Amino acid sequence: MKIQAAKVIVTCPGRNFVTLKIVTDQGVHGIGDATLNGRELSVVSYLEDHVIPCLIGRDPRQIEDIWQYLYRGAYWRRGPVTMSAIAAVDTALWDIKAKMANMPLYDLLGGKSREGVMVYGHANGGDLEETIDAVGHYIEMGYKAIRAQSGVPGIKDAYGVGRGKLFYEPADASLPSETVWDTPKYLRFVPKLFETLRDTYGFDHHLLHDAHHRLTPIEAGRLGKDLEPYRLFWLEDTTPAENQESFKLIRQHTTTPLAVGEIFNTIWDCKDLIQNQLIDYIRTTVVRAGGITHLRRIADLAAIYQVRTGSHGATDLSPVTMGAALHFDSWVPNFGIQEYMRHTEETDAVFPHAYRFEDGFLFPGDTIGHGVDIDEKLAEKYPYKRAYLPVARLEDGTMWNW
Ligand code: CS2
Ligand code: MG
Repeated sequence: MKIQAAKVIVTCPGRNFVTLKIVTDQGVHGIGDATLNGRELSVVSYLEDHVIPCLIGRDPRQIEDIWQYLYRGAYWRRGPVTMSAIAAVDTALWDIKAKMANMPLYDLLGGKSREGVMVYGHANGGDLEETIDAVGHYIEMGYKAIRAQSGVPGIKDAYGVGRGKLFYEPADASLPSETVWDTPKYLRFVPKLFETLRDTYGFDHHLLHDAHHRLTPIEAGRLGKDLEPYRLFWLEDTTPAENQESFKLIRQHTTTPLAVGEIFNTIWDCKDLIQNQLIDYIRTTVVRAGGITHLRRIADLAAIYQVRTGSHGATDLSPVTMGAALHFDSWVPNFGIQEYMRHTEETDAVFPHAYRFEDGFLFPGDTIGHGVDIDEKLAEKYPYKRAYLPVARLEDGTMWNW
């Protein structure tokens, strides 16, 4: 059996997606997501110019060998571009293998460990009142877990505040838009937000929050401590994770559970935080961290330390990543939660998929493979549109972490 052809499909049904399609000489095809938000075309080139020529003629059944070949063989290891490209190949090959085995991917991985995958949705509003209402709306929709982000008095564009009831899409400008950040205002506001949420809705739902890398370690410690009475499911990305030592400081000050890892690419990025028990949830997902093959290694390492998974699932992870992640989540023994930011109808139409939402859970469906495909004809109708994530500055103009 041989890989006969592979091609990259770029489409923008409301936002950009990069998809790899691999076809075998026996007519089976698999697809993988290669979307890297704001840097999409670098992965297109990596795949078309450097990976696809090496794939043609290889045996698609040898997923592990192909993974090692692409990882070790590049000499230049890790990094988001490389690992997104490897992930796309790996996801497509697992899709093919599961189709050949006539099984849903979760069966090939070892079978279901649970019936449904608990997801959290994104409730957000321009101010406290709007955010309280938005959380109520998610509760009505059946969500068991809800992330709350809110506009902060005195801050013009706080992170995570969307433009509609169900959708939040930060990469929406052809050049990065500039936002202004003020930590003291944010730190004063967030505990009030969660206090009001608990007063309004009680403690029956899981609440989550994302600080999006804005804080210093000691500020993160203080926020975690201030939020303890409201029993968050997790507090995410409090501080940039390049210097992982700094998480020791945060841990000394708070028992609020911590989640990190959506921008990590390999097990090497996760290892110290996991082994030192400095986090509670690891957020790596299929496209960002080398596909199913590598994500499985990260999850197994995490399991030893009782760290659970909480895969990234923002809209820049295409339905292909969501489908593959749901099969992974259904199997992985140390599953925690799955992020679920809904895609638009346009996106869903381009990527027909077997997964469905019901009562706070996503179900991967029983279709063979990972259950997601691409409608190439429809995809052609939406040409690539350059789009960037915003940047953030402090009030005096200093660049900060968006
Ligand atoms: C976020 C993302 O979902 C999350 O937790 O941090 O919205 C993130 O900003 C985007 O995925 C960036 O592309
Ligand atoms: Mg996040």
